[in-house]
Amino acid sequence: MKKHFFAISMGFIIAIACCVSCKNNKNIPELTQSALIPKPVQIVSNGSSFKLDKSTTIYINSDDSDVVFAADYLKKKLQLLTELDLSVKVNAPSSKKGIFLVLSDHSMDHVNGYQLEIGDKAVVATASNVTGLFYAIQTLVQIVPLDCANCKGKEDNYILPGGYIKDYPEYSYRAAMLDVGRHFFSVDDVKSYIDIISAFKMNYFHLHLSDDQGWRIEIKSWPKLTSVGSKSEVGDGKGGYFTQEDYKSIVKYASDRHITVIPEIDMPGHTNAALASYAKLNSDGKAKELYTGTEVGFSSLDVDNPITYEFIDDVISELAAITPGPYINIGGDESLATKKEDYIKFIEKVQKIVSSHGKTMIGWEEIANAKLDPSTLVGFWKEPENILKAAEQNLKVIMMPAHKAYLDMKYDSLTTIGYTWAGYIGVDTAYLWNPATLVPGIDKSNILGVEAPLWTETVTNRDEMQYMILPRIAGYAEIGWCNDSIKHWDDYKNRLGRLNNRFDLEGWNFYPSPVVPWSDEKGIKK
Ligand code: TNX
Repeated sequence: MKKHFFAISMGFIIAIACCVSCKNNKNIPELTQSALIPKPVQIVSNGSSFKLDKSTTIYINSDDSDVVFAADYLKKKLQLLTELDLSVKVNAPSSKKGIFLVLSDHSMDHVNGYQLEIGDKAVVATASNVTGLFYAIQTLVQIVPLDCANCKGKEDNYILPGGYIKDYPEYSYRAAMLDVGRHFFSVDDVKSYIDIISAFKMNYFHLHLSDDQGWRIEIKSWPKLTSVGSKSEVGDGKGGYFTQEDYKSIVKYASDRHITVIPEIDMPGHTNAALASYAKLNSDGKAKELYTGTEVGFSSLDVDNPITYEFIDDVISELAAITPGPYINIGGDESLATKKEDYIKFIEKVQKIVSSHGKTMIGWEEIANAKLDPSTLVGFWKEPENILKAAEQNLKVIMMPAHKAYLDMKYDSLTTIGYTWAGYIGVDTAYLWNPATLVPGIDKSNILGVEAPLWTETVTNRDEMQYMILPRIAGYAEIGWCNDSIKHWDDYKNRLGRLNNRFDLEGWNFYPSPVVPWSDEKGIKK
């Protein structure tokens, strides 16, 4: 990642300082009343306001490509939401009105933090890295008032309430997952998911790339994984897979939005698609049939066969080469067809393979039964006893509890997609939990962050995918970003209820939950 940026000219700073001034304006909503999710750490209204109109320019103080991308991202979002076509300029002429994106080498107190000041002449976002700047941009986009019905194209200016925001994340890991194994989703579907999570400042995207029902990533040294193993999915769909170029384009799209992709190849269970692709991976030497049902726990790699580890080494090696992020997830869940002692041996061997390719292993909670390296991360989804074993080994855990955070659970009894095995997860249930107190014996010091997984046995297309993630994903993002002490359901639901026009303008399908006071009748979608 290009971290280089120009030294900031004093002129730039002075010009900005002169521009941010306070002026009283009546009838302008307070900045503290903006519908911001996740809620910033500190918001102060100053009574002034900034008029965003077609003459507004976005100024940047660096020509670093990441900064240019961020400025362009802001321009495009504002264009989408308001139809205003703002220009972007590198370096500011003094005393100009505008939006200033400032990379400052004055370190923020917190990693990836930012500040945002809105005065009558200038909006100034300041951060010490581009990730912080990008988060400031996401906040700014949410400040643009869209609560009026059919705003877009009807106004030539948008009034931003004035004030000051200081913000930074509580947890360093805030993630969502998509299972493309049970049903395949296109590159564009995946990018639309990334768009949504980036709007709420999530920073990891976990992609579940293989399961019993399909293998979804090209592995050049094992071509039948895709020529055979990708051709099925749950039901009678045709499946599909990502070429390595597709995958790289997803990784790049995510990274431009300050999101790290974590690929998962599930093993030793959830491997029927691989076992159907290569007879030699099976202990009886016979290839399995492709599987299109929804049972779990029936398949296993042959843990005693050396070819299994050659296979895994090749797969991890190719995946590591196209994954710039530090993590590879090896699944390890529901390996009910693998004997416990074999499972433990297997996980310990796979951990060595992952680290031999320079990556850190992540797995579902069952892996904590093995002896793990101190850097390995463990994902809690169901059994406290597993996660306590992780804590005993001093490992960091990722909280993705099924009964709170599984995006494939139905909202309520009327939801037509999804499962109920972990309970209904309404928008309130999704929000009302604290990762640090959920499991007795686990506290904040054990937790790296929060993740919401979308399993797709019952989710077949982009509309359904968005319906299951929105609006619950906003709650998970807030849980990961905010200190628990500033989270309150009544306040949250009122902020969330004002985002429906944004969802509509973005073209994001969502569940218009009756527990949320949506801002107008457009929110009540059928
Ligand atoms: C459990 S959570 C699974 C998945 C299923 C999901 C359905 C976990 C690690 N395994 O294989 O898709 O339930 O909700």
